[in-house]
Amino acid sequence: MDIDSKLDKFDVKSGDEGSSSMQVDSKGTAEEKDELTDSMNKLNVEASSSGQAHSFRRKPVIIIVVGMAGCGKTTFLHRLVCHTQASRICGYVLNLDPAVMTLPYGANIDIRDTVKYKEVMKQFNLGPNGGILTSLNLFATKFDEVIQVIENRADQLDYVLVDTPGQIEIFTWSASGAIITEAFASTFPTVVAYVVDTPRASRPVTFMSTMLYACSILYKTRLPLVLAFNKTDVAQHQFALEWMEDFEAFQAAMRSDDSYMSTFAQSLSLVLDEFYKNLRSVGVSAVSGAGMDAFFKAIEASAEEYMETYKSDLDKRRAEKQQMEEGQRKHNMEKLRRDMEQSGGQSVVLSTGLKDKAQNDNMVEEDEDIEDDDFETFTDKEDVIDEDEDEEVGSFSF
Ligand SMILES: Nc1nc2c(ncn2[C@@H]2O[C@H](COP(=O)(O)OP(=O)(O)OP(=O)(O)O)[C@@H](O)[C@H]2O)c(=O)[nH]1
Ligand SMILES: [Mg+2]
Repeated sequence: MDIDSKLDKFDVKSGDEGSSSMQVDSKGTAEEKDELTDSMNKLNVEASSSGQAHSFRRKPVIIIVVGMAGCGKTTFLHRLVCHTQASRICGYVLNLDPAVMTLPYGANIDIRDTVKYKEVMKQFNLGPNGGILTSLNLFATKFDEVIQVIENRADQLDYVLVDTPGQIEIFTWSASGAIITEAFASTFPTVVAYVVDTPRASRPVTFMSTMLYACSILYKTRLPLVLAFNKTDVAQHQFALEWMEDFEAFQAAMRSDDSYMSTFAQSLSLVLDEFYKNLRSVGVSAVSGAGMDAFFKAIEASAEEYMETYKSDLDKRRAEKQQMEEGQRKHNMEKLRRDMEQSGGQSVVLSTGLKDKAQNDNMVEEDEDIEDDDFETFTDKEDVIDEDEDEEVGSFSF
């Protein structure tokens, strides 16, 4: 969309003095108004058609593996790859951890081939976490190409396995994580596999904080979540199932823990009771390979659930967002049209939210020669009204 050339046509000039104001000189003739209406309509159509629309497919199922640092995500992913290969299931592997040194599996798409995390740290003067986050942000800007690659192979694939960075919050609470998750979820059935370090979670307080994090991921991503209690070769996960089914059992375990968090965690167990009902939990061992069949069954059931419940919710949210953007765009176009018609051949000043009075004063001084009369009656009261108008025009966008 060539916005610049269309705007040039209407003699749009950027404001001086580094201000973000624009001046639109309208010639005020009926023909030009028609031309303006025409062009704005074109802009409107093109803008609304510019959103990338990948058609939705029922296959492959995307499995995004998340979990606290060191819980065994990468080892688990390796085990999943081995299982798919042994069972003649067709998997595709994506590594989104830019900081990992070596991978035990061969990734089909690896973020490290695109972004060099150490270079990012150097160039942007960042620490390790900032480097990982920025690398993921950079990669997210091209994520539609990744989706395209998967779409091209969709017919041959059953699962896409996604490994995420060690620091869970970098993926679950970052804009890029949300962009990547949403890009997947709007094109394929997508399930989050939350890997839990079972031996570590055997302490009631740690179990509670792990579950709270799982809960926050569920509500943030709004995708089906499978709990994979990993490292069951070291500690069985039965205790966790019991605590999730019966909050009194958890409270009894909590009472034996004399930590200051005990009472708090007991209250939380009541709150989380409802959350546990929406989860599928399996015990797995990335090292021994136990629980793989149960895990894939849980994934299949979650993918079904995704199609029945989550997909329609996602479609609804997307339609609402589109409608809101469309409304906003129409409103802005209408305002621009009105302003240009009202100007009757005079200059129309469109401000993009400049609130600095000092800069406003500068502008007034500069324009005094041109429109002396207009600014002679400029009062404080009008200034207040102008600010309100600035708010509205501030959200003007093509
Ligand atoms: N006993 C046992 N150890 C495991 C299992 N899964 C992973 N580990 C060990 O846990 C440690 C961390 O494993 P990783 O796979 O690197 O964990 P990760 O979550 O990918 O780590 P980051 O990406 O750095 O957060 C390694 O020493 C693994 O050998 C398991 O099922 N059983
Ligand atoms: Mg890892």
